[in-house]
Amino acid sequence: MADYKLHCFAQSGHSYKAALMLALCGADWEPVFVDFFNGEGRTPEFRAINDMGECPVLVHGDVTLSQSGVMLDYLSKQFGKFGPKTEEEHREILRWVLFENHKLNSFQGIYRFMLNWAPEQARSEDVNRFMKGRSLGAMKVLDAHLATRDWIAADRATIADVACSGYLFYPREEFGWTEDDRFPNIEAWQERVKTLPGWQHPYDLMPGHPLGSNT
Ligand SMILES: N[C@@H](CCC(=O)N[C@@H](CS)C(=O)NCC(=O)O)C(=O)O
Repeated sequence: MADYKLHCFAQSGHSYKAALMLALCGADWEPVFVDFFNGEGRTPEFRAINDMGECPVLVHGDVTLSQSGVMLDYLSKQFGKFGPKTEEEHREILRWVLFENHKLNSFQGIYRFMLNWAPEQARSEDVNRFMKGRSLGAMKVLDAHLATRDWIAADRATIADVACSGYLFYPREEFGWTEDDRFPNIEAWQERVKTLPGWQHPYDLMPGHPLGSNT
């Protein structure tokens, strides 16, 4: 049995953060497929492992965690990798983990869901326009931050970089991004992230892509 189990599904950028961290740390881990699009996250069985009803969930022995930022913090301590070296770095990492969770990945995740997978009756051009604007606004903030630095919170990759990776490596067409929606500093940073040993694309790390498949 693997040391770590990650309840996740391929399309989940929040899950990707934890899966990528496990891969970058060389952890002995296995994904547990959550059939999110068929409502598994709403079942009593799933709620029993996460009362918040969200993916990802990380299980390590007696420890069960939800919230990707908590998982990244936990794993950085378990493996002694991608963590802060100073209190100042700790604060800077936390600042970006909170930002990505509230603004960057939250808006991108919901925007992409609304575009691709929301039930017909829930779709709304107004909501999409709003979510697109909020997503692009957050990406603009990150792009400006990366104009003068290689990594987000320190002079090396930290869990802030893993956290901000959430939805950025999924195909651009899933967000309907056009050539007007380009962020050169984010794209250059993504190339650096891809060079980290163990990096993998979300659709190669987690089960469930394409939809209907759980392999
Ligand atoms: N803040 C959470 C967000 C997790 C999240 O929203 N996960 C989505 C899947 S990508 C989910 O399970 N949503 C279910 C819901 O909102 O009810 C984290 O960082 O782990």
